[in-house]
Amino acid sequence: MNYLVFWQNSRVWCRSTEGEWILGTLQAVGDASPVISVLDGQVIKAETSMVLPANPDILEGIDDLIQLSYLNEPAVLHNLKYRYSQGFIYTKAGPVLIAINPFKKVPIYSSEYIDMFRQHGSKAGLSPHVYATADSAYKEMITAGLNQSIIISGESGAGKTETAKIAMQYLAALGGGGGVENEILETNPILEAFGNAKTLRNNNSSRFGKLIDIFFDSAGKICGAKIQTYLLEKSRVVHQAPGERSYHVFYQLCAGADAGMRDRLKLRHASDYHFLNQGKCLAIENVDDAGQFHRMLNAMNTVQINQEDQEKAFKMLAAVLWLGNVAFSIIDNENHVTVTNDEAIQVAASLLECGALDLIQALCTRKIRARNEDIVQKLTYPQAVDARDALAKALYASLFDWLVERINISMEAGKKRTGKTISILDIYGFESFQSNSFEQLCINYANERLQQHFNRHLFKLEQEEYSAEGIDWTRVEFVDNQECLDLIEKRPLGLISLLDEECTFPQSTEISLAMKLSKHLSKNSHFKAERDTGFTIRHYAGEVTYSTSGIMEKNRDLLHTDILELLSSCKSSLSRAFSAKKGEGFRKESQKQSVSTKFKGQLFRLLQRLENTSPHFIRCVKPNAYQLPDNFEQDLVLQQLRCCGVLEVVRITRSGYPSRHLHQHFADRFRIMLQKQASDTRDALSVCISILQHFNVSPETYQVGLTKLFFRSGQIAVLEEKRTRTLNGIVGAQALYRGYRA
Ligand code: AOV
Ligand code: MG
Repeated sequence: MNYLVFWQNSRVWCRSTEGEWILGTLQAVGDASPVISVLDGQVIKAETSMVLPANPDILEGIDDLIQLSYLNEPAVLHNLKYRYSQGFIYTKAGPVLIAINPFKKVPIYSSEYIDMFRQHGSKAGLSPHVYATADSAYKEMITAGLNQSIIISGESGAGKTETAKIAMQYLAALGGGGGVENEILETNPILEAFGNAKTLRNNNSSRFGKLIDIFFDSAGKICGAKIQTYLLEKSRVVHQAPGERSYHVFYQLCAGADAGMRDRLKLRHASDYHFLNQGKCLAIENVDDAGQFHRMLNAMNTVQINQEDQEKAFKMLAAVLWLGNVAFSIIDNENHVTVTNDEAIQVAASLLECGALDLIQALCTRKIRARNEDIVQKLTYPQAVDARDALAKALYASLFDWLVERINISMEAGKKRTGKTISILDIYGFESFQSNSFEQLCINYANERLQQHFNRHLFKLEQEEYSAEGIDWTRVEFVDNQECLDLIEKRPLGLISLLDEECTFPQSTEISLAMKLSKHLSKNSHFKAERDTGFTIRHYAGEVTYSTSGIMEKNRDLLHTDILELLSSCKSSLSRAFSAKKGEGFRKESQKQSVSTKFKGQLFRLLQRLENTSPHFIRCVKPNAYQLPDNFEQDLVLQQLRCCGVLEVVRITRSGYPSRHLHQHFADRFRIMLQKQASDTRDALSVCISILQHFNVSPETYQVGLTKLFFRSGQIAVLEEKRTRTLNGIVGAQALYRGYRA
């Protein structure tokens, strides 16, 4: 705030008692509280801390937030809201593209639009657009020969997946022709069927993270692609919250399979399956599951997944559904169980191609090795349900991995990689719920890592621009989030290491874990132990309180030997393949990596990849929580701008010299304020210097670069105001003169 200047009649933002920012005009600055008149004529007195300067009129609805003189929150919000109301859902924040979900069809994605951006690129005064972002990635890849990445983030329902598809469509149009581009586009309906589900936040919510590398040959044509996925939410297969669904593909299969397949897979209606009916939500408004099933089958054909493999996949889905219908009843007073639903066991076993008795045994008993002898222990009711659910989750997760592998084989088959890649990352955004568990911890950790990448990259860009302009950038401060990352991933005393260690102790409990974390991490300012079994992490995007309950099981993610043995006994080639994979490292259980450690490794490799690319950032924003069009809720948007780091960009930029003006432009705009002889003859830079001197602009607040002037935040608004006054003075004088003549 050092460089802010208020003057009478200046436009200001004033925070109402309800917390809304209102635009007003400053009437007077009293001793303590400024007096402000608000648009509808109301006059209010406000605390100084509740008043912020507003931007001059000419900056209304500007394309790039960085051009705003004042980058305060209400100014940024107002600009976005104004643009959104005019149908401009995209805005730049320096190098970052902000995309606000329209929740309705917007007519800006046609082939005409693609052609327009292809011809003119992003430079020719076209509004910001995903096409423009994809276009600069493509052009930079071709001209600079660098691998590119498009990194999309934002909270659930903000539009990441749609944005990723729009970018893919543009790239397919630019680099298409060989036919592979259709395969690449058609991976979307398949992965969405198997990896997306209806949640309370998004009817088509991705429950996995995805990086797709699109390969281009030296002529700039697409020649293949490779998909990497991250941490699928397995728990959804066996349980859904009210109003939510399991993965789309289950409902699609139940609704769309033809009579032959229904018969082979013994399919029933979705409502007949325990794994599908718990959320009491079987259909999604405006979605035709049967139609989507056929759409997906077409996509599978395009991606060259043959009939045989398709059938295998659907058989596995049906097996999961029938497993869910396996019920247990208690047979003795020690809570031991037997299976009650014979049909479910029989059908599940036949689909898995294993013996029904073997399946029953794997679900109801456990072999324990004691003194070189196998002892068969009966499972209790909760243990048996867990065993059934663990099997179903493992089958589904393995099926998902298999499918991704299968798709990758098709997209890469026999294709030479000679050129460069553009990678598109569509990953889950920062999450903070009432109750947060292991999934949120992993998701937020991933976001913390990406945020660091984002900060470092943008800061580097700033430095490069300053260096190129020959100005001193040592005066730009920058705060990293390394400390929070250390808290999570440092060895041996970071959160993940401590969690892993606790997971190896058979006696550990939620409480012992919480105590251990508290003992070792409380020194870190980003950590706070909570009562009982909770802890809070101060993330870059806000504080999140996690519960240790269930974290250890999810982190261990063990599949019992009996289940693995069952899978390896199956005749179905898929189950056997799964058991072989799962079995790796299982024999040496102590060496099996925990889920969090594996995820850490994946993230590390992801970041390594991204660091070797030239990144393009897209931040998606959800304007309201109801998936409604034309509804812009300021607080919700503001909270996301903070979370997804847009205000960080603004902050980083503001700590430097955010307003940049070419010497010539600056001279042209402000020379009117100089005496005629001072402005006439000299070159642009001299005119600039004269203007700066004439208006006593403090040397602290600007730097002169080789081609541009760099200003601290707010300086240009001061000059604009002076310019307006000068112009008014001239106009006023002319009016007076006319009046005199008349
Ligand atoms: P997400 O990927 O960010 O959520 P989606 O991309 O699935 O969000 O978007 C949610 C919904 O918003 C879509 O199904 C569309 O109805 C609508 N939408 C998004 N972008 C556009 C657009 N450009 N034009 C029209 N409608 C749009 V999640 O996967 O839940 O984090 O895990
Ligand atoms: Mg998504």
